[in-house]
Amino acid sequence: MKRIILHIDMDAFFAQTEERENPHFRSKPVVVGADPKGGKGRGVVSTANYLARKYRIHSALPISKAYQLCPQAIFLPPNFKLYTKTSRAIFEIVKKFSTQWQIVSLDEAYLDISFLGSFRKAEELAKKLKKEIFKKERLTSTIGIGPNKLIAKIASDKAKPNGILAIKPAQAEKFLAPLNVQALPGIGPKTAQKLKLYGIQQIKDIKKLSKPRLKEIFGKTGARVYEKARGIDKSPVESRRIIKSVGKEYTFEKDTREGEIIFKIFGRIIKEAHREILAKKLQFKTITVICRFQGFETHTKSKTFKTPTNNLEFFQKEAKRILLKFIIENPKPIRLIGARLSNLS
Ligand code: TTP
Ligand code: MG
Repeated sequence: MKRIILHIDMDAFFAQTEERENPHFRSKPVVVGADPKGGKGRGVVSTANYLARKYRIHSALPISKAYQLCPQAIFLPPNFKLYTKTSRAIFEIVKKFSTQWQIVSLDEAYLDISFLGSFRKAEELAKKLKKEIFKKERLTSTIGIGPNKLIAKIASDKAKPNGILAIKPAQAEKFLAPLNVQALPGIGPKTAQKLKLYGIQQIKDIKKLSKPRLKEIFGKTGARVYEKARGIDKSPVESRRIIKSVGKEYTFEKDTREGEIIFKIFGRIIKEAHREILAKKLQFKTITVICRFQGFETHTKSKTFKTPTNNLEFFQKEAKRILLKFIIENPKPIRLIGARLSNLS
């Protein structure tokens, strides 16, 4: 049977949820993220509504930059409790549309809807799903449909916001060809920069490179890039949770050794990862701490408990102990910190 895969992603999720709670935000640029502190704030933008995006504000932009671009925007701290609750309500709706679903993040999921048998029916389902989410949760979403997860995901990226885009198998390669290489999941700005040196900017240019050549450039993932550029993706929609780990990391705007800042951010990372564990009703046995120093020297260390737990204090205490040890043992400024929970059940 030919596969039909649907990808749904909420529009400007955190910001839109805030707008729903405070309708007078709706006509204004809204930025969710770190405190801008009148332009002196550190930290980054989590997301911005589409009005704020007109000012070139986007996720991961330093908050001070966002403030520069649009000081009159409404700046809000993230309210993860609200987003987690909303996310759960959305996925309850999404899951009704197929028994084969995979939740990817707080605002993103795949459905295998091959059973429908046609793209026309898939588009009808997409309309219904969007409508029901809007009726019950008052939030807009975007849906991409394709012969596999890769195409469905890229289609939803292209249809944003509040759109539906279906790409049939025969159109897939043509659809990808003119897109920038960064449209492919796994190719970020750095890789794109590198590819540009080889004269490769569009996805169709990647197809000029042989598999061995791609392996030289990308290492192990070269073979996958070869397939992706041709619209091939065999990965299944993994029903139920086969989440292997939950983790968060943070890159400092400037490398730092300021303990207070480092541990404050680390505390936040831990809480976020822990919240995700609770939201997904998981328990963990292993805690991993990542610490990258100036010059990219990266240390990771794990600790595994005998029994699964979801205890925040355990996590906090062990993670902070490991991080402290890294900092004491290495005098260099720190570039990135992260914490990961695995061995999940
Ligand atoms: P995305 O789906 O990537 O972004 P979005 O929903 O805000 O906007 P759109 O999908 O319409 O382009 O991420 C979902 C949420 O995850 C987002 O609302 C906030 C959070 N997030 C961060 O906190 N930091 C980030 O760097 C990104 C990309 C997202
Ligand atoms: Mg989204």
